[in-house]
Amino acid sequence: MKLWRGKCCKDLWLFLPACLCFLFSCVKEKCRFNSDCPNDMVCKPDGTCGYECTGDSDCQENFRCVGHRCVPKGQGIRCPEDMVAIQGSFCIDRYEASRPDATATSQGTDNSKAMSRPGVLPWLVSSNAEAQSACEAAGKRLCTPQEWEIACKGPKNTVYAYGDTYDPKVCNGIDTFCRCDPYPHCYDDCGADFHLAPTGSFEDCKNDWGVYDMNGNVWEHVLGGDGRNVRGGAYNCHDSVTLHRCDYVPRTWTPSALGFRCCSSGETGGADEAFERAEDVATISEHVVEADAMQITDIEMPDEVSEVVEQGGCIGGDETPDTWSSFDLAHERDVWSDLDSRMDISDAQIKDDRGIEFFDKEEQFEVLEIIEEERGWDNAKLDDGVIPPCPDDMVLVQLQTGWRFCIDRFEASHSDATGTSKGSSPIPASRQGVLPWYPVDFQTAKTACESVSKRLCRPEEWFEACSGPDHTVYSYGNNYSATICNGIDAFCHCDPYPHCYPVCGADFHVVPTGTFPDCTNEWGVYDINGNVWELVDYGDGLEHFRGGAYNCGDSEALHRCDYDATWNPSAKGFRCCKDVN
Ligand SMILES: [Ca+2]
Ligand SMILES: [Ca+2]
Repeated sequence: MKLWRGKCCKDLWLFLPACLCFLFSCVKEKCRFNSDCPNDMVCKPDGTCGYECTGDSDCQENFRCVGHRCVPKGQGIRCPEDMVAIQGSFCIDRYEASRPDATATSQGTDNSKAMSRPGVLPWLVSSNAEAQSACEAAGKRLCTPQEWEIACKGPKNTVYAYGDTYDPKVCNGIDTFCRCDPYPHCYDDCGADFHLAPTGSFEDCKNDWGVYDMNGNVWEHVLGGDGRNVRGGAYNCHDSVTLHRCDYVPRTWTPSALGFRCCSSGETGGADEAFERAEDVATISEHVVEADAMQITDIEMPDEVSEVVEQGGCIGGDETPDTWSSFDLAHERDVWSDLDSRMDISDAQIKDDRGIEFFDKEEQFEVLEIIEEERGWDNAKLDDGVIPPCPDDMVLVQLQTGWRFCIDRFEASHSDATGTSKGSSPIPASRQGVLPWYPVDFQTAKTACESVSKRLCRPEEWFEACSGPDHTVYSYGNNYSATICNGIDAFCHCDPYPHCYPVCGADFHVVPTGTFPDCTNEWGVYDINGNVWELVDYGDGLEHFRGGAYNCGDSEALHRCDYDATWNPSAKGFRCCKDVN
């Protein structure tokens, strides 16, 4: 609405009647920043202006009321090693919160307590309460909004932790990995490989207090807040110039990438190197930066991504390539380099013996059936009298440890799906040559599997089925191929190779199940890498997705069998598992 307000004021004398209605709406318009409020007032989380305090009792522990603002008393405190002492008044985690078992490529699954560690993926939470419990379990609490903002603005009270001027490369935002020279909003012009990053990945994304990633990467919950009262912006926010500000609060919309960090009141009496006298803090004038006039809810996006734009301008879905895992990919390849690179020996034999062209689409399905017959995967054709361990539409995964289970051979589809229609039946099937069932939510997928006496696959089952008996990085081997499974690079406009999509574009699209005959392994599961993401049941109440999809920017990373996505991709499918008979 600021856009209209500015226009109104400017053109008032020329267009008085037309502007009156806007003026009325302007009056009711809520504040967004303290600079929208008069004098000593602040913009409260509900979007109204008001005094922060009229006496010390209105302020939190270790703060006092000076000129209607709560300011740190600055008596000096001691903080744990993983935290930073701020103005002698409170401690704040140096890094965004992460799970105890998080790594650079996984958020982990251990929900026991929040950690403050560098180099690991932050903990994305589904609620403010979950964040607060995780902090409490670590003997901390969520930061109050005021603590968070003070720690973000730093000793120089800047708009962003690193300064007053937005820089797309300092912190992790949508413009950070641009395909052209980075500048604010370059994403609009040329696209960017924006993605979540491990904590502390951006060396300069801090202030002199040494608190990292306050701007960008993930939004951060604050004490007493909710999904709309969060701070700092994230990796996928369209207008990072505004949304990364230390004083920006969404208020009217709920972002997707919600994390947190913890604070504590510390032990009093300690030394605090970053200590500043409270009086100095109180007299620092509020930095007034005119907000971008763009209405947050009216952001225009390029056509190709408009469908995944959330209200508020952060982008969810598969347009979020996670190129960071490429670093780990190199490492993991080293680890696995002494394993045999098992590249579908049986497929090669079939090619040699029969001279069949695998990439001839007309013959693909026929070839697939031949392969299945030769491999003896058709459970119904086992010896007479033997009860097959798995139904016909599933394959048996049998590990050396003796652990056995059945998993759908194909991605789940509606039982009435065809090669050109997804169908609508609530009954799931595991069939070849039909469009998979997507998008689907966790409960629907779970219910669908249970309706046919199966269940949603557990992560360990899904991983074993994907990585095959030789534990390869992808179902088909250790080296990424742009053409073996259905990913963003599979239908490139130039010679396919990893990441050809950014270079020359591609007609990426969902394909019927089993269209890619080599996208399998010895167990016989198809499309477990790519095509549509597959929901797995972690039992933690979150939606976890595996295997990547047809439209993931960095398929090399996201198609990996060990990649676990909890952001909300668009092509959400599933497949079912089952205990052996
Ligand atoms: Ca952050
Ligand atoms: Ca898949």
